[in-house]
Amino acid sequence: MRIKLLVLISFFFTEVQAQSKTEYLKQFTGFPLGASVDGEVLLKNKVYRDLVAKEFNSLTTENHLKMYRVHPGQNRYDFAMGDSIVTFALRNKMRIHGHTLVWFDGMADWAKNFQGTKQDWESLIKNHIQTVVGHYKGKITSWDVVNEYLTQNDDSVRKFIVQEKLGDDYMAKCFRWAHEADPNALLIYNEYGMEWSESKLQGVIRIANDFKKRGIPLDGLGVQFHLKIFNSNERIAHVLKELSKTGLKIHISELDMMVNTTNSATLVYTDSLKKVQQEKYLFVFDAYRKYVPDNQKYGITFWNVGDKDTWLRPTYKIMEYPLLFDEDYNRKPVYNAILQSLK
Ligand code: 9MR
Repeated sequence: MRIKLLVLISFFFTEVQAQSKTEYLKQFTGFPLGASVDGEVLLKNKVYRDLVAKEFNSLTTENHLKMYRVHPGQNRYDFAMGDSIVTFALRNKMRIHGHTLVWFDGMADWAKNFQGTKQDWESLIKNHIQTVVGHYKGKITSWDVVNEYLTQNDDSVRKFIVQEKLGDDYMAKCFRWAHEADPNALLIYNEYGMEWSESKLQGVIRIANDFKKRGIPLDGLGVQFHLKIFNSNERIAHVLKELSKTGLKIHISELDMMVNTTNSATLVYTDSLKKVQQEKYLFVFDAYRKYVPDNQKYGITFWNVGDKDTWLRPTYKIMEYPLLFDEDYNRKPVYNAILQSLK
């Protein structure tokens, strides 16, 4: 009887020890490790929810705070899903990054069709920004104030309704309005494509320096890094080094890595693809650690959690495996490889 009890007790302690020994990437990065999340999946799927709570210490709202979701009618805001993510994150002591206040592709239909003077348009955007930022004042640490200000390939301002109505300098105004609504929030300009376009990279740096000179409250730059396995390591390093020279916080804000270079709907995720992807992921983590000074490391955020959550599958109707967790939310070998490299 006593022996049985002893065996049971020792089994229990070994179990507890084994559990407490689980190591998490976020323990070894030295900077916040984040993921963008979907509020509905977070509510419905316990596996997703538990994994997010354990693996990450920063969350980005992937879609719920875009204008078309949070402000679906001229006089109607819908904060339900945003609130639910924020409550979850705060309960789990995580940082929250708000995405995104003004984005050409995130406009609500009613706003796209809004008729009014320049002054009316300024009020519309100002009210939108200040209502959303104000609602989360003291809860959301940082915001992507403007997303994708430049065009696809170079240093020219993207044309869309807000730019047409307010002029090219609309971004500076948006930052000022956001700052008024929550002076403690960190304000970020988020951009993509710098890994392939030098002109675009230089555009972002030009804007950052101009804003600094003019006293526009810009705290950081988001570099999305929706990478492909063939993006060059040299460029990834170059982007991080150049952006760091601005002295601003640097957020790798939407990290994922496409392996499907032929846009196949039935791609097989072979060992060799996994290996190339792993090497590049290791490079990204290493480069971020090396080239971004510690006080500028705002963190690395993945664009959602498991491969089945990726935007790439529905958007391009292809098979993709761009993240660190598989279909069943198990860690992929690339997760462990990054973990080992950080230790
Ligand atoms: O991942 C997002 C996807 O679920 C949405 O349908 C889409 C449109 O709102 O936006 C995706 O996220 C984008 C992000 O907001 C800005 N950078 C590019 C991302 C991928 O398109």
